[in-house]
Amino acid sequence: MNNEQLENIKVELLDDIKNAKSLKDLVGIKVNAFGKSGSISSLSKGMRDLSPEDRPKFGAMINELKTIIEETLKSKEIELENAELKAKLEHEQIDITEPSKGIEVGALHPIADVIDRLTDICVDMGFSVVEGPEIESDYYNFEAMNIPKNHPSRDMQDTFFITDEILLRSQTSAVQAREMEVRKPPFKIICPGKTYRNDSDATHSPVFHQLEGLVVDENISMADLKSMLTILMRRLYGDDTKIRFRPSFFPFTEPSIEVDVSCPSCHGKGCNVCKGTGMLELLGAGVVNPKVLEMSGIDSKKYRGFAFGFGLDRTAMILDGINNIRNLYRNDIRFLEQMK
Ligand code: FA5
Repeated sequence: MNNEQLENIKVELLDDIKNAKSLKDLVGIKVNAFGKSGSISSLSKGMRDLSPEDRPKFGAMINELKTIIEETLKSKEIELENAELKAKLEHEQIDITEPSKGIEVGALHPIADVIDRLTDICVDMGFSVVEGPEIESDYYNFEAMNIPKNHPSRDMQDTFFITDEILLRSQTSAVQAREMEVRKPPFKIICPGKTYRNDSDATHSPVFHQLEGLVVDENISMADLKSMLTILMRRLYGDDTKIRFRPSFFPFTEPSIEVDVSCPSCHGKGCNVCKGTGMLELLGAGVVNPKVLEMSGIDSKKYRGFAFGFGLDRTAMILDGINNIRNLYRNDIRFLEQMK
């Protein structure tokens, strides 16, 4: 190894760097200089053949060469990067006047939407929102609701039993006793959630949704229930909605009513949504049976209650003009897009 050899390597590498046309070329030059058998690496390896006196001098010269090559490579790299970016920007011009492809806007599922709307209205009226288990005991779903074992009124709800004592709740009314056991009157609660029954046709599904409402207080009556439901219904379906209360039967309310609203499609004139009747059945309600209050530890001489249970699938079907309940559960994007 001598000075001339070192100088030749330097001139050759600097020349290569100067003539490099791309970042890829620079990678090749780096390998040629610093790779395992690259020219500068070979110089370093050749140090062992030098005399001990010459080694420090050549060592310093190799280090100086390394520094020069590394610095030149770095500045060439910056130069080439800038050139490549400039070429790219000149080539890829953006036309800011071109119309955009548009952003797909999502929407709530009709049932989630109805839960939100009803919950907002009820919270405005002072209700607290609670949840209850979907896998429920026979006690809370039936017995605490004044529906003893083997009572014929159990046939009103075709229930999915898991064992003799455990079932999929068939009504959100199951939360009533749970809440009465832990709350001190006066209180107002609603519970939206899933419910299950062995039912299936155009308006019935094995899984569906209800929203339960329960008010317990002193001196409340059917008149309070009726006025509260009227306000609720008008806020949901519009001020011109007609409301009809019909006598009904539920073992946990006495007296019991069913509530119909004028069809939002035809405003009571009669159409295919309301099957020509002009009205649609929406919910069950009533004054809480004193036996139910007593079973949950509430003094029925001091307190009274009223309760209501919306079928939310039906509420969504009426609001959105949906004629088959299955459309709510198919997750067909073409159907859901129409609901936006
Ligand atoms: C009840 O479930 C009572 N718990 C309601 C109630 C609550 C009454 C509080 C009094 C006090 P019913 O079985 O009628 O009542 O059901 C209420 C609503 O749930 C029905 O009007 C209907 O809209 C809806 N519903 C019932 N079964 C199904 C089903 N299989 N699919 C879809 N909706 C259903």
